[in-house]
Amino acid sequence: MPFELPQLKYANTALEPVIDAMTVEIHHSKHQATYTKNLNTALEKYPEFYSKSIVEILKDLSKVPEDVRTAVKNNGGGYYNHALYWENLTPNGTGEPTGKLAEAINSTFGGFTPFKEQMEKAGLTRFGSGWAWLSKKSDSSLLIHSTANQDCPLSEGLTPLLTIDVWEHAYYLKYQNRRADYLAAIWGIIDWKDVENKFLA
Ligand code: MN3
Repeated sequence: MPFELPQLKYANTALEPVIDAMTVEIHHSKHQATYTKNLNTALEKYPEFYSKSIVEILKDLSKVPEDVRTAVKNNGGGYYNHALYWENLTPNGTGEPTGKLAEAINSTFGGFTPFKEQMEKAGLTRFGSGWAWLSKKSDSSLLIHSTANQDCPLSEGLTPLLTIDVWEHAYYLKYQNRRADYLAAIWGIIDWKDVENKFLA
């Protein structure tokens, strides 16, 4: 199959206590695996897309044949968004952004604390299911925003740097209805080196 479920760079238990092992296991091996399988199924009739990267596909969904476009948007988004989410997390959280990324965050949002407040607000105010994002615009400036369902910033001409999954399946086993508590806790496991690498790329 052209799209394969990416392996996690840490054990299912590694993100505890912020995200429990059962949530990581189900989220990765069931939810993300299903998006992966359904993305492959959606593209079966159009094998020419098997040679493209998921980034290329999501950047220009208008090139995807109309009969599978919604399936590719939803499952391709689910495939890519989760890959970014897991890459952004680490059991060895470094605490705060550094270098050029820290400078850009401070100058854009007025500091790391207001940045975190705005990210948490983006996640909290996303009604239903979706994602909170720190993305880079084409002029390299930063933007905090959210998307619904599995919609991806790549399809809006943005480069995603950091994401927080706010679907209930991302936090319900441990936090139940307390999305705010999940959002507040996740800062302890963000891999700021990874986010900075994406910013500089
Ligand atoms: Mn999810």
